[in-house]
Amino acid sequence: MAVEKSNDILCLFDVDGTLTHPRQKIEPQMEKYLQKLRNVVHVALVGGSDLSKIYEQMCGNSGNANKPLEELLEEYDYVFAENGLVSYKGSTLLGKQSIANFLGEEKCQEFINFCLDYMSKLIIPRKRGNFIEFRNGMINVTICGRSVTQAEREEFAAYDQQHHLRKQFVEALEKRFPEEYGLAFVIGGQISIDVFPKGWDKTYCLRWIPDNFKTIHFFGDKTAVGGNDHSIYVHPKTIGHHVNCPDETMSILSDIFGL
Ligand code: M1P
Repeated sequence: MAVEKSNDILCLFDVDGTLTHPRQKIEPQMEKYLQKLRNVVHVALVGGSDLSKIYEQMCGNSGNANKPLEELLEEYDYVFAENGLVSYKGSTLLGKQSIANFLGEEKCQEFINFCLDYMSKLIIPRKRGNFIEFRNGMINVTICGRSVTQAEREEFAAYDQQHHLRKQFVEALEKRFPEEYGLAFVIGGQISIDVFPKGWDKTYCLRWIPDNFKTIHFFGDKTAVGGNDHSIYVHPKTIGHHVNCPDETMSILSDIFGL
């Protein structure tokens, strides 16, 4: 018997660690599951990463891995990249925020120069390239360089767990760029720090979700204080679900929706 689709329930998913393993492609089983879920509720993604990374990860490895971006966007009701600072309803762009406009050129350079200077003094097991990724709504800073290989990424993540380099970097940033700069510094993924204006965290995406959604289930892995899923996980508009990996996401979904 066909189950009727519920128009007032939205399932909103973080990407890394929730639908995929960190920075990995979605598994075919999860890809299929999400489309099955979309037959019964509305489905949306909210990632800290920019749209190109979300696209790369969510296209997966299965049959149509090179599908056009529009096709991927149409597979979800909403896709919120960079916390919703770049937002789509299907393949229609809803809005794009600009950290460059927020800060102005002088403060942008002050910030970038401080980061490069700070990172230049650190000796770590391996450094590569692309230390600052300037996105639309946020700046992503990576001590080892974003162009590390997967093995080098894992190595830095383990080193950081032991030596707390990112935590110390965040403390230095908070000291150098106090309240009046209006910036938040968040340890989002495995190797980097996300920097954005206060309030442009994952709750930013909620402004695009219409009131007809009476229930918004949010699923994320970085839900603890300081994690980039925390603000939306505890937000009064959402029912937060903490997960440790994609398998756990699927298991909670089958408990709730019986799929
Ligand atoms: O999990 C979301 C994060 O994914 C990446 O983090 P990292 O490369 O450090 O694992 C980044 O895209 C980051 O902006 C994002 O929040």
